[in-house]
Amino acid sequence: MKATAKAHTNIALIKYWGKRDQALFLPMNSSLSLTLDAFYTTTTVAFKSDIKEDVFMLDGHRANEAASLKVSLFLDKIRGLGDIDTKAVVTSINHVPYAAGFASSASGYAALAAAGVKALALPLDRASLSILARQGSGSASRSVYGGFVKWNKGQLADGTDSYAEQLLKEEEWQVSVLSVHVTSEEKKISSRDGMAITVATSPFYDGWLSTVAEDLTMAEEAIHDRNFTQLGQVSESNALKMHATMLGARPPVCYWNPTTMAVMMRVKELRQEGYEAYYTVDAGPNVKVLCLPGDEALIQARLMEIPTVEKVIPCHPGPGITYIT
Ligand code: 2P0
Repeated sequence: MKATAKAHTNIALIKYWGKRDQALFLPMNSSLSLTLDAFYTTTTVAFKSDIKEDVFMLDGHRANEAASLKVSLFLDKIRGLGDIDTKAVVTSINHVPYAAGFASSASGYAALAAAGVKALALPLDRASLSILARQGSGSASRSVYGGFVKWNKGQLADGTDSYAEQLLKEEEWQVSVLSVHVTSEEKKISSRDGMAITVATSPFYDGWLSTVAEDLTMAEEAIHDRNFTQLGQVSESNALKMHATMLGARPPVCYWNPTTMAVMMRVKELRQEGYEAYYTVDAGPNVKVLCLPGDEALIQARLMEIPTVEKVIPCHPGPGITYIT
């Protein structure tokens, strides 16, 4: 009745932006990501017959009411699969820097799903685990796997065909992702709200939907061929398109700050100097820079020269879910 699992964050190279079903976390489009080694969540789930309500301990403290409620609702899904109603103590440690611009929800819900399922010894395969994790946070469906991962949006209304699959294992292609921290401030609008308002109001959202499949094909082909230039170009373009859809929303959503743009410009300069570097930005101001491992130290130093850049953390392809106990 007790298990511990670890899951890593992932960076989307072809972004998930927009839901067709809010309750089941069904996406409007398929997406593609790289699971990263540097940031992860470790979670223990212990089902206990002697407690009357779930307890969620996050980073050594009892989590606030909103976070606890979300975890409890997610535990209900696991309890439903196991046909039990026993409450649980969930203990999570996030090794994801606060507001690093990585959704700790991706590693968080992947680890929670894995630990909960193992604690009840439920016979779920990885696809079913991905479906479960998805219902905590969309991007968590991808953190079930290591390396390069694709989340197929699926067609069915019940979401049973909306899960991730691994395209390449973490050891099959070495690339670097520099996580560039430009602010520690908490973002003002969640990605959940940002995507909902974009789908509902942006005239540019149709343009996103009509081209994302093409971007996915380009990215998959690049991964298959280990074509770094093609992967970098399509990732950067896809990220910019996602942000463009938000600028067309009412009210507009913009996650960038001046340092975000300074990093983007620096990456462009580095390219003009002959280095292979490409950026991507999620629903926040921090930037991730894709580069080749041999250029990592130089590019890290050049990004650190920007006075308002706080930190640059190198990341590499990381593993999927692992079980500690
Ligand atoms: C992604 N993002 O593909 C996209 C790109 C942010 C920008 O998934 O509402 O925390 O929990 O499904 O997964 C971040 O949003 O959103 C995200 P929910 P999630 O990584």
